[in-house]
Amino acid sequence: SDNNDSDGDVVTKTRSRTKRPSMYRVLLLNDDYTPMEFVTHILERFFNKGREEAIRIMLHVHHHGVGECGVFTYEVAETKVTQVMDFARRHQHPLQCVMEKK
Ligand code: TYC
Repeated sequence: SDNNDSDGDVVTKTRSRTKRPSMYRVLLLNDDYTPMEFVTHILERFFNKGREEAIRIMLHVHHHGVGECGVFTYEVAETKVTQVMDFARRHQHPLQCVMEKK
């Protein structure tokens, strides 16, 4: 039996493998059309950023072309990307949101 010698037989202890999940960056990409206020709102609403941090990230994307919104496990990152892309499309903005393995 495994982990049970109450019946007196051989106990083989298997070492449990605890592997940390792969993490994924969620990124916003710059474009010429999406309003700055809309991007700031997205960072507040979907990435739980305060107003000042949201503006800082938005301006970073505006000036550098790309910026990090957060780091998440695969499923959470995928959900964030889908939520942002759906919200941008509904408002007819060309904003792009992507994920990449760290
Ligand atoms: N470049 C846009 C503008 O000048 C603002 C913007 C910032 C758009 C960040 C997208 O991810 C973005 N209105």
